[in-house]
Amino acid sequence: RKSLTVGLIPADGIGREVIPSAKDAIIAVKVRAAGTQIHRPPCWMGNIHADGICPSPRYCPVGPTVFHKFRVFHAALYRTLKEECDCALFGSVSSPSRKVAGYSSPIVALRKELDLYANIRPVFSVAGTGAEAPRTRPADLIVVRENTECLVRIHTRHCFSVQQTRLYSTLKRRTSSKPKKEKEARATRLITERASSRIGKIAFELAKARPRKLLTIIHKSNVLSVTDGLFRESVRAVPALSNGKFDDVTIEEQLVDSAVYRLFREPEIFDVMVAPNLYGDIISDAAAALVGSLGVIPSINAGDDFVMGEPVHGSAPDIAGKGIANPVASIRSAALMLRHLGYASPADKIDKAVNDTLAPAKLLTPDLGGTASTTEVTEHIMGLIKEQYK
Ligand code: NAD
Ligand code: K
Ligand code: MN
Repeated sequence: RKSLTVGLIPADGIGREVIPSAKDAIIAVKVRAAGTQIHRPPCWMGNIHADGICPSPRYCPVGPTVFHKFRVFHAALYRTLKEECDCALFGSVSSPSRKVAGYSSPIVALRKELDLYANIRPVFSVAGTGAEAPRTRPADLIVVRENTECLVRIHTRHCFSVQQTRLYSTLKRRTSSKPKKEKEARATRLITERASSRIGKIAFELAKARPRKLLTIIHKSNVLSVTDGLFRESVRAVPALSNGKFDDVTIEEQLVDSAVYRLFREPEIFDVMVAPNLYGDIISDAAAALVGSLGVIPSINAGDDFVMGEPVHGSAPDIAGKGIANPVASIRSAALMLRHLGYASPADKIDKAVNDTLAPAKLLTPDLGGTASTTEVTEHIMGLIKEQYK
C-alpha cells in the first residue's frame, strides 16, 4: 500500500479527547511508506460506524450506551479494520455501570478477534519532569502482557471477562427455617502452551533488543502450579526452540506479589517483564505510579497481522469533558505503533517532542502536577515535531 490507513476508535470518556492528539502526531510526522518517498498523509477513518463508514467526521460509537442500537457493531468494526486499515488507534471505553445483557467490551473483543496477542507497555521515567512520584527511583522497563486468555468466559465467543454467573445453590433444609440461598461466582482461568510461548517469544525479542537483555517471568506458580506453571514452563522453553537466538538473554523469575513490591522498592531491577493477562494489566497500572501518571503510559496490542495503539489508561470519568486529560499516553502509543510497523524515524521524532515537552518545557497536565490543558500540551508537542522537519 502507498499510504498508511489508520483506523481511529476513540470510543468514550477521555478517549475522545486524547485520540485526536495521537492522530495529529501521526499526520505531523508525515509517515513515509517504503522508507523514502513522502506519500499523502495517512488516510483517516475517524468515523467507523455500525454500518461501515460514515461520511461525516464523528466518533466511533462503541460501548454499553450504544450497544442496543448497534448490536452488529463489532462485526462491522472487525471487517473495516481487517479489510481497509493497516493499523488502528483505540482510546478507552467505559464499562457498563449495570449489567447489559449480551454486551461485551469492544476492546477485549477487538484484541481477541484480530488476534492481538501481545500487549506491550513500556514504562520509563523522563528525568527532571516532575513526572516521577517522590522518592522512587527511575524506571525503564517494558511490561509484556498476554492479551488473549487467562480469565475467560468460556461460552461466549467474543469475550474475555470474569465469568460472573450467579449460581444459587440451595442449602440443606435446616430444622424449621426456610432454605437459604447463597451467592457464588466462578471464573475460569485458561493458560495455553501456544499463547504462552508466542508471548514469550515476543518478550525474548524485546529483551534481546535492549542493552540489559534481561527477561523476568512473572507468575504465581507456587500456588497456581497448573496454570502459571504452564505459563512459566512455556516461556522458559522459548530459547531452546529458537536455535540459540536468545542465548544472550538473562532469564529471571518473580512471583507476582513480590514483583509488585520490588517494582516499588527497586524498579531498576526490571528490564522486560512478561506476564499472563491479568497480572500484566495490574503490574503496568502499578508501574505507571513510578513515572507519575497513567496518563503517560502507551501500549500497543500487536498480532502477526495487525497492530493497535492504545493508551494504558481507561476512560477516566472523573476528568472526562474537562479538557485536562493528558494526551501523552495516546501520542506515545501512536509512536510505538509506528515503530512496530518499521517507521522508526517518525516514531523517534514524536518521542523526542513528547520528552522535550515534559522535561525542559515542563508543560504538564494536572495529573503530573501542572496546569496545562490537553490542547496546550498537544499543540506544544506538534510544534516540536514540526521543528524537527525544518
Ligand atoms: P482510569 O485509567 O480511567 O483512571 C484511573 C485514574 O487515572 C483516574 O483518576 C483518572 O483521572 C487518571 N487518568 C487516567 N488517564 C489519564 C490521563 N490521560 N490524564 C490524566 N489522568 C488520567 O481507570 P478507572 O477509573 O479504573 O476506569 C474508568 C473506566 O475506564 C472504567 O469503566 C473501566 O472499565 C474503563 N477502562 C477501560 C480501559 C480500556 O478502554 N482499555 C482500560 C481501563 C479501564
Ligand atoms: K485504553
Ligand atoms: Mn488496566
